[in-house]
Amino acid sequence: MSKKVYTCFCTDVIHEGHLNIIREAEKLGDVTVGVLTDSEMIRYNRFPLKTTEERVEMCREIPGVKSVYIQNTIMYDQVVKELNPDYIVHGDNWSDESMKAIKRNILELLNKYGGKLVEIPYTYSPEVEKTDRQTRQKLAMPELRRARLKKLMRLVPIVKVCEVHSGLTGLIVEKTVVADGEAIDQFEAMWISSLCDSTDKGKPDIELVDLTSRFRTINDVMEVTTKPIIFDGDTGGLTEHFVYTVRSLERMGVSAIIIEDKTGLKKNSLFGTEVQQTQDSIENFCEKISAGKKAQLSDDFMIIARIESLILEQGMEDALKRAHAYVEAGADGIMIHSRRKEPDEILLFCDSFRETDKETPIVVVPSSFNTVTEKELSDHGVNIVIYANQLLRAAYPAMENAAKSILLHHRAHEIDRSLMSIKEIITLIDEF
Ligand code: SPV
Ligand code: MG
Repeated sequence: MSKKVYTCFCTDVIHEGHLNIIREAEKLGDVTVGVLTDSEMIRYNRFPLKTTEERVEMCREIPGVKSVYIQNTIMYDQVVKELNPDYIVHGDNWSDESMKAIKRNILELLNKYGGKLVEIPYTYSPEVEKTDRQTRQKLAMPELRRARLKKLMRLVPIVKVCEVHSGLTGLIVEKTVVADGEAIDQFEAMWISSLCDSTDKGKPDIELVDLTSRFRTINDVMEVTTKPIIFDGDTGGLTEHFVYTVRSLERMGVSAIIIEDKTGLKKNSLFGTEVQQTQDSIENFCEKISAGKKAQLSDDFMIIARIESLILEQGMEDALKRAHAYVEAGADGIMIHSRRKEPDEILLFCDSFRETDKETPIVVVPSSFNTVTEKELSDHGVNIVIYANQLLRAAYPAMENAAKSILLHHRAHEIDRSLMSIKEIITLIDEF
C-alpha cells in the first residue's frame, strides 16, 4: 500500500518551489496538499489574495496531487489525527519563531507514531522572489488595501489594530508575528492616531497638525506596508471640508476614518472633563456623517462615528441615543470611548447597543480599561480593537533613557548593552 504524504501550502500562487516540493513528495507516496483557511493565513502569514475555495482549486490542479485537505489551524494536531500521514514534507525555512513553533509541533505529533518529517531545501530563486514581491505589491494597491478591512471583519472574531506613526512603526506592525504555544498571531490593521502623529511631531493633539502633514504620515506608512489603515480624523473639521477628506483618504486606499462628535477646540479624550471640551449636537454630527457618505465613491470605505458621551460624562442613555442616530445617518460603524480603568461601562454599552443592532461594527480603544481581553470584547459584540498609543509610549522612555545615559557618562558605552546592535540597525531595512 502506498504511503501517505502530506504537505501544507499557504500561498496564492504556485511557483517552482511548490512544484519541487510536490515532485519530492510524490517519490514517497500519495500526496495530499493542505490548504490553510483564510482566517489562519491572516494570523500566520498575510492576507490571502485568493479565497480558500480558489486555493483549493489551484492545488487540485497541480500534477502529482492526489487530494486536497483544508487545514483549519496552522498547527498540525487535527490534520495528523485525521490523516495519519507517514510523511509530512515541508520546506526547510524554519528561521523565525513561528516557523520553529510549527516544526516543534510537527515533530511532536509524528514522533508519537513514528511518522517522519522530510525537509526540502527552500527554493531561493529570482522567480520565487519576484512572485513573492508581486504578491506583496498587490496587497499594497489602494483598491485592494482599502477593501480589506471589511473582509477582515468577516474572517476574524475581532480585528486587532495597532497604532503607527511612521514608516518604521508601520514596519513593526506589518511584520511582527508571535508564536505562543499553539497559536501564531499578528496585527491585522493599523491606526493613524492623532495623538501619536501629533506627539511624534512635537505638537499637542488639538487638530493642529494639518491634513497635508497627516496624509504625509499615511503615505510614509503605506509605502512600506500592506495592512489596511484606519485614520483618526479627529472631529472631521467643517462638513464642507470633511467631504474632501473622505475623497482623499478613499483615493489613497485608507479603509476607514473615525470622526468624533466634538466641536470647537478638540482636546484628547483621555483628559475627559479635566479640560473644556464640547460635544457636537446630534443633528450637526449626523449631517457631517451623511455628507461624508454621499461624497465617497466606493462601497468599501467606512465612516465610523465616535461617541464621546461617556468621556464627557453625559451618560449611557445619551451614548446609545447618539449611536443609533449616527447609524441612521449612515455611519458604517460606531466607536465608543471611555477613560475609566474598568471596562464595565464599555461592555454595558456594547450589550445594550447589540440588543437592537446586531450588525453595525463596534470599535473600542482600551487604553485606560486595558485589563479587558480581546475575547471578552468580542463576546460583547466588539468587532475592532485599537491599541492606540502603546508603541509611542514604549519608544519615548527608551529614547529618553539613552539620552540621559550619554549625558551622565559622557560617552555611549554604558547604554550600548540596552540598544540593538549596529549590525542590526544597518540591516533592519531590506533593500529592493
Ligand atoms: C488617538 O489615538 O489619537 C485617539 C484615541 O483618538 S485617544 O487618544 O484615546 O483619544
Ligand atoms: Mg485622536
